Amino acid sequence: MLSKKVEIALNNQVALEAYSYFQYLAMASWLDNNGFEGASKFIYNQAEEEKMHMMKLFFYINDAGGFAMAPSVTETSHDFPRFQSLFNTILEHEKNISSSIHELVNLALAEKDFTSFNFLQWYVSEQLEEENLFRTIVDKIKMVGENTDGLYLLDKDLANMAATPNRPLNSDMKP
Ligand code: OFO
Repeated sequence: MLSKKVEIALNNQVALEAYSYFQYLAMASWLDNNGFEGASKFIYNQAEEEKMHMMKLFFYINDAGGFAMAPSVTETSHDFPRFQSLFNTILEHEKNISSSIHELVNLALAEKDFTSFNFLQWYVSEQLEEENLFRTIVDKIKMVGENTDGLYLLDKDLANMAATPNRPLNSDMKP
């Protein structure tokens, strides 16, 4: 059984994952509309991953005796100054998600909720992977700078990454 504190914190995380889903969807649409077809596909996939993160938490809350709340999402941005800054924004956002997950883990321990503590370990590993992924992309973008040929090739790289995701979508999730 979840304590009220953990239940609220888990529902807040559901809302954060929902925000990530819609924000990445908006970013993928912007990329699609600005000639970055490969990056767009890649970010559409990332958006799907965020939805999976949200649903995994959602099901867990109910399974653990809490009440999962469907979040409402506001403040999604639809316009981005440049390709480069869009990816910087994603990296910063992923770092914030990691901090939020770490706070949740800390709370679960403080509440002696070892079931939630164990469940959250998946998110700890996932965030390490996601931060690392976006840090690598941001580093590549820095190397390319404003070079249009470089940006074209980077977009192709992202298309390839989108075609071969390194993990199946919707894994470990209830149907
Ligand atoms: Fe990309 O983060 Fe969800 O958890």
